[in-house]
Amino acid sequence: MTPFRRLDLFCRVVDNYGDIGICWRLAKQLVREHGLAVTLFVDDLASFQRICPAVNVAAERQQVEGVTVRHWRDQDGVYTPAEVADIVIEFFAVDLPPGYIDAMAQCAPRPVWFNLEGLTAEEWVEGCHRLPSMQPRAMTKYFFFPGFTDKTGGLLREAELERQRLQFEPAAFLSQLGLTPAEQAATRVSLFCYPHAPVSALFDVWQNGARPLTCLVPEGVAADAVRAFTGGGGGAGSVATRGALTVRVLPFVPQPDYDKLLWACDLNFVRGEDSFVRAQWAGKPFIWHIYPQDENLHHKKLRAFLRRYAADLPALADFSLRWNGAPAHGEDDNWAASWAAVAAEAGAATARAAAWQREMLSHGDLASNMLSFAASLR
Ligand code: TRH
Repeated sequence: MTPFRRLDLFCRVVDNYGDIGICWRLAKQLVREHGLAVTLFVDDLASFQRICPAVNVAAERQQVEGVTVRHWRDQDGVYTPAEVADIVIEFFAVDLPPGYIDAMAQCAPRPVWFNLEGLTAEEWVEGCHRLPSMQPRAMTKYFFFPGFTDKTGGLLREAELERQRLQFEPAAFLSQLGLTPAEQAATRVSLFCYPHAPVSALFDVWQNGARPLTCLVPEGVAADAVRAFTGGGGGAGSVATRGALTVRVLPFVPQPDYDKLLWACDLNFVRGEDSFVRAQWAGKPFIWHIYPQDENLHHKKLRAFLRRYAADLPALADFSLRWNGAPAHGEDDNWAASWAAVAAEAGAATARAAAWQREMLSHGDLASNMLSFAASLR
């Protein structure tokens, strides 16, 4: 049982859905599993509403699934010490409102202050996880890093997730999404990636493949390639079959349904941070499209992850590097050979996904790890 009662979480949506996706997941879990009163300050309610349709974009303050959600409009505002929570989390080093920091400094005891950082498999994270950083007015902020080893904060995972996954029946869910029996019987692949992914090249390979393959793409993802393939507007419900490949456009679904989509597929293409982690909990092989960074820093991060995850999956590692524009052996566009190798490795990749999931489970979950560390500071 945690000694804390209240927690404030500050989230800025830099772009897309990962920032709010992660904060929303964490906020809900802290309420449900740890009984905390959580306030989520978020600057972009429209992005939030896409993953959680219950959000009212016009409300300054609202209750959503037990979490108090506040529209974080600006850095102004005066806060009293009584308004400050016992634990304060800034996500991805966002700047807290100066008035809030002022109020924190007046609290006794001081709140436990975290900077929750982004996920990377690089080794330096272990040395920085939990490091204190001195702040003005004798306050201390602690770095907290998610990660893949027991010397990091672990990964976000709800206690019920695995039970829900094991009880899940894909057929009804897939029918609800509009898949025909033939589309369901084919190899099923979900596709979530950034616009620069070489999707058309992959569609060509799948179209000419020997086995039927159904590719499920959320609306707006890989829009150009999807429009070119389907010959239509690419809106939800668009579907086309050419050769062995059927591409079906899905609506952008609420966050819990996105998990089900991952569970229902044989292979998942995921991106960013949150869908990347959810694919790992799905226990299925996946291909990661990493969020691009300046000077190809993301290639370093991708390689660090592949060293941990895919040391014994050379085809998956090679395909992942190509998918991210970082081929191991120089540029070539032999997607057919690369895909054939991935397909031939499917058995080993499925076994690896399950083993990796077990290994990650053994590190506990990020929310619990964070609360234990916070308790140790009091
Ligand atoms: O959307 P992302 O690319 O998000 C991020 C942001 O770009 C962020 O700035 C960056 O820091 C981070 O990547 C690395 O990818 P991500 O992280 O996978 O988040 C997507 C979220 O959207 C995730 O919570 C799942 C959710 N989602 C749905 O709820 N429904 C859907 O249909 C789909 C496709 C996704």
